[in-house]
Amino acid sequence: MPLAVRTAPTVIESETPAIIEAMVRPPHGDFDDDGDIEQNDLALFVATLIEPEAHPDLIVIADTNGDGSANGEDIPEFTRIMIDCQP
Ligand SMILES: [Ca+2]
Ligand SMILES: [Ca+2]
Repeated sequence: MPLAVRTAPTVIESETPAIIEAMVRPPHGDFDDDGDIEQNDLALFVATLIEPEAHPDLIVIADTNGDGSANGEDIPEFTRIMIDCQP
């Protein structure tokens, strides 16, 4: 009689948390949530980089390179996003 081979159940991780996070997270660079990146957003981006502790809720929006912090390393990607949003 052959021995039964037991395998560990396959764990399928739900993608739901990532989807929810993407839905509630504002788009990178769109600080005023109006769907575009323009001068108001630029002013808030700069303000957040200069004094992130004064704008803790804006850090996630200013973090255009997605490394978890808002600093000068986000400038190239913010610039690219802003240029892409120009008509
Ligand atoms: Ca905007
Ligand atoms: Ca960053």
